[in-house]
Amino acid sequence: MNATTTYTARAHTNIALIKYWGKKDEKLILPMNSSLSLTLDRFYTETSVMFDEQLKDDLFLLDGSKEKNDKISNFLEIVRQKANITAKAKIISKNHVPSTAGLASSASAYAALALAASKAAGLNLDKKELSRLARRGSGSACRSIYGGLVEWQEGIDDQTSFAHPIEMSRDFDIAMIALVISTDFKKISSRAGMKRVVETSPYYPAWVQNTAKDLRKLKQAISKNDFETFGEVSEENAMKMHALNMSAHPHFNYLEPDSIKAMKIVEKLRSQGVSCYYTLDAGPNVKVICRRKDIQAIVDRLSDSFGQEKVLVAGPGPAAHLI
Ligand code: 2P0
Repeated sequence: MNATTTYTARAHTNIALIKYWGKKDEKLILPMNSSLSLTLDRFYTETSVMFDEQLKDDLFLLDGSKEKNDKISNFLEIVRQKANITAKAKIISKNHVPSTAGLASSASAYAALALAASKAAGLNLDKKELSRLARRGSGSACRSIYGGLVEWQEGIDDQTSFAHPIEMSRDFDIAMIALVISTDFKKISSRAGMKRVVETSPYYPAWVQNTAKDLRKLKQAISKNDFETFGEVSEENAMKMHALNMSAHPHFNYLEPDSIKAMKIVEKLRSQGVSCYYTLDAGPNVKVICRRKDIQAIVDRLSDSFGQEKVLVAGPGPAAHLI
């Protein structure tokens, strides 16, 4: 094999509404529970991959600078094995997340890499196989293979753990407003945080049981186009995840004072009749789930307290695709 054609893929980030927080198999990245997310239009990663026999090592350029990244080389090793090739790869990746947003994510990164690398290696994977492959890079990436609402079914092994899209009615009206609280690097990565919780939180078994119930309720709310239940269940599931972190040993949490302030603003807006709910991932940034018609009122309120430049609006985004 000489140098192959370069393939470029774009994949969008996703925000989990029912969270993935713990693995039952760390090598294969099999989750303890199924999760459900919304792929977002506003934030994405574009990645180009070319395999070349002449290269001594994998070469990875992120946003223009050369990076050493063992996780990426390990992931490419999986692709090489599947495709039965040995060539190293040149990878050029660019995150399209508004600068200083602090929302860059391994989900869009590995979904784009899975699509571009598998194509460049001569593989023609269907979406299920792509989702399984992306999962090996980062769990949440298996959901970014699809657009809109997406469920990652936990499965019991490599073959059965993958994502699939959830049908939503055409008039299911949803938007997400991201409030940037901090752009600092996470003190505890998602990977380390969830591992600690699985190993030490006395509440972990309750989380697993309860999250299965939350997932059923959320899917039912989606099928009934019931936005209030959808928001309520999402918010509660996020709070349970953050409570797990505070119950770990040693305990930790991702919230900052401004996260709490924003949560209170959302609660106040809700008490005034604006249907809006919050969720937070492994960081202090608050994401508000709302209907499109309420975007302006919420953006105005958050901008008053935090500044307009901290408030970013997103909607449902597309599946990963080649460009
Ligand atoms: C998720 N989060 O479902 C969860 C909920 C944040 C909170 O960042 O170890 O980067 O690479 O599989 O996918 C998931 O962490 O972790 C995550 P790995 P990943 O989106």
